[in-house]
Amino acid sequence: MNLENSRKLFQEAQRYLPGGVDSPVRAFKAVGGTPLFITRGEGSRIFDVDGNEFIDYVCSWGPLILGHSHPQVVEALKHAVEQGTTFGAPTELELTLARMVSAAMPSLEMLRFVNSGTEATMSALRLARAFTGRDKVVKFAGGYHGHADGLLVKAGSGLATLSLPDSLGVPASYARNTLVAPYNNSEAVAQLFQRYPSEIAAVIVEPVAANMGVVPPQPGFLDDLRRLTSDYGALLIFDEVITGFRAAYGGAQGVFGITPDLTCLGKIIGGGLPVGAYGGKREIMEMIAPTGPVYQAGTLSGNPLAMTAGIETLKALNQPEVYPRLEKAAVQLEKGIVETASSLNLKINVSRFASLLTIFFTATPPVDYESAFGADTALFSKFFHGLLAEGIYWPPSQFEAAFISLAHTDEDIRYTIEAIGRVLKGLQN
Ligand code: KE4
Repeated sequence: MNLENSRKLFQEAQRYLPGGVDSPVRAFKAVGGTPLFITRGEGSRIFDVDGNEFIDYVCSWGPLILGHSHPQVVEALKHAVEQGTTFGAPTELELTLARMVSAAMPSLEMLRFVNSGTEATMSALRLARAFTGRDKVVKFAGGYHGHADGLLVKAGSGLATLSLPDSLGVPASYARNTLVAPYNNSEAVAQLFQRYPSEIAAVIVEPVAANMGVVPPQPGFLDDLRRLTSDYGALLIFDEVITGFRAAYGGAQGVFGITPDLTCLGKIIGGGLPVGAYGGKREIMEMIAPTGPVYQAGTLSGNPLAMTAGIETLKALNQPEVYPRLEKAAVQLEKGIVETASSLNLKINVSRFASLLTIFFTATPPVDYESAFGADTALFSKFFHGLLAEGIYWPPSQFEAAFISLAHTDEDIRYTIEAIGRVLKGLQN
């Protein structure tokens, strides 16, 4: 595959941008090789600067559930941008999207739009601390909630990818207030509450973990967290930046029937433009300035372009046939991979939740960060590059999810299964 222009651009990009990228996981550090510089996306496809075409299973790490440059979104954005890009003043668009989000997830009686998932979780934790008057928070090893200081402790996603369990630069005083438990281990959380019965402000959890690879919650885990937080006067925060409008139109909270106190959103609600949101019970959210003493602000929060893309995306998702279609494609892909792999003596496990999927190079399906971290990342790297040569752009990390969109056709899925079969066969030789 010709990568000449990507190589040239990557060489120069490393002069100006740390690692040549604006987000670490894009740098292919975990899998090696030259990251592809992309020129455009269309439906399920992306195209790089050397004219290579790929079926895209990264989908910009989740936002593009409709696929790239969806006509309805593009048309609406073209019209919106002609009206102006940002006003720094209220617009009806923010109200429209807020109404749609709240209708989809009634636990968000009120919400605030921000510009990234990181801002959403950072603000939600500040709010939880203010509401409870407590300082400690509980997160899960391998859980990734963006790069706010206190959350970069035993985090997943790029930190897991780069084997950086914690980040430098986080003051010890912040890390001390972040307690970590293994995912799917509610007993460990109970012990933290017994040890700090009146000091924990919140438990923040990905209701379906997707930053250590996809690790679904075991039966009862989320119910236990709901019970423990209620019993001890702490808030339960669902980080649905990935699962929101992905797991279902009502998010993972709709699937599991659990009402968190606060929810963080991002990705899909911006339809591919920068956005995040946090929301929950009115009595909690009214503590946010200007109605309350918890400050949070943002120049481009709720900007007309992100709101427009989000509105159009949610409109397209709020149709009865959408999630069954995504589920069918995902089940077909999972089934095809499992069948192919079963005929080979390779230790791989497919972990799927809705249209999120990870192929783990492990002997048993991971249930937490420790078991996921035992995956054979060297074999995964060979798998990744094998797929790239087959024209498939898989997430460049064992500890990320592959995303299926409405733009992935039956033919895309069929071809992907065949290509994965060829690559896995090549790996066992
Ligand atoms: P952003 O700040 O990247 O918009 O969102 C942070 C975030 C919060 N919560 C969850 C559950 C997330 O998965 C994320 C970000 N996801 C990663 C991919 N796993 C973004 C990709 C990247 O870091 O480049």
